Amino acid sequence: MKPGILGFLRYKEIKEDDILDLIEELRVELLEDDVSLEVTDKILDDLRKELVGKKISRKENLEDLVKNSLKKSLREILSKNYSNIDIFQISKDKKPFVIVFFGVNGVGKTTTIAKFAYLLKKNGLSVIIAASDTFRAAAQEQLAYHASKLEVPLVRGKYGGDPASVAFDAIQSAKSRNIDVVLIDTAGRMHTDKDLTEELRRVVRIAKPNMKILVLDSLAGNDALAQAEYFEKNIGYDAVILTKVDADAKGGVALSLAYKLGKPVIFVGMGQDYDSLIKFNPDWFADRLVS
Ligand SMILES: Nc1nc2c(ncn2[C@@H]2O[C@H](COP(=O)(O)OP(=O)(O)OP(=O)(O)O)[C@@H](O)[C@H]2O)c(=O)[nH]1
Ligand SMILES: [Mg+2]
Repeated sequence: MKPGILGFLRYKEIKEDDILDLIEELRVELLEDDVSLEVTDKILDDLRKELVGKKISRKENLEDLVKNSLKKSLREILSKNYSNIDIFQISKDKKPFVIVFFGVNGVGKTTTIAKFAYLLKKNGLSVIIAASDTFRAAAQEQLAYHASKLEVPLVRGKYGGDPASVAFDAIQSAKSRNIDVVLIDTAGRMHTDKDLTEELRRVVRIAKPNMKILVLDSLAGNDALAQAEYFEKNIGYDAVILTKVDADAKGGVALSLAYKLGKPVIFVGMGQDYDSLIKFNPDWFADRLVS
């Protein structure tokens, strides 16, 4: 629409000064949501460039405009690398479809595997779990509990045993029993632990997974991004599951992951129950980040 001769009455041009305070507020909000400093700066810089010089109707509320533009760009970032994997389809490509889960201590790997098994079963796929965490004493029992509740077969390992052979046995078993999906649990490792990183590499080398999933805890804040960078450099992975999103944290790491590493978050953990693993939704997440 052309502003016309009296357009200045109805339209005004956004000046840098008009949005400075708003952008500062958003900066605080994004940083509080655990979006990394670098990513926050870049996103807001893009936003400023997009808005300064833009002509808007005098009736338009500047604050709404800025927030909506930001949400739109967050949605775009979160959607860009969003892989809409169809978990019902995965095993049609290759059977058995092998997925290995890894991440640092306590992020929720084992719980997530139980939820994932539940989801697969609900969608008509058969599942076997490999308890390749032979490092932590109670890990085998923890999985055995879930496997029996979910009525899913489990291949156990001996405490201190070789995690790669547990994974291998589970894959062999899946082949002979015609099972669709193999889920491999691994020991939590501090991302600085070289021995455990080497051990994980071996599991990956032997299991040759179709998919590698990094599990990150949204409560870890910016440390989750450091973990993501470490595992990308040392192991490599296809997608992320972000856990404990139900607990307070806004999970801004999802944005940093998409923006910096180009990695999609495919599911989010929203609680302790089996049905609390929810498909990641970029729109919902963008709205959460800017309230
Ligand atoms: N609120 C909440 N708690 C979760 C979620 N996912 C996992 N947890 C809890 O986080 C704790 C650790 O979960 P585990 O599954 O044992 O984590 P892990 O990564 O396997 O731990 P290690 O094997 O010791 O490295 C448990 O108390 C889980 O119930 C989630 O999405 N929301
Ligand atoms: Mg575990």
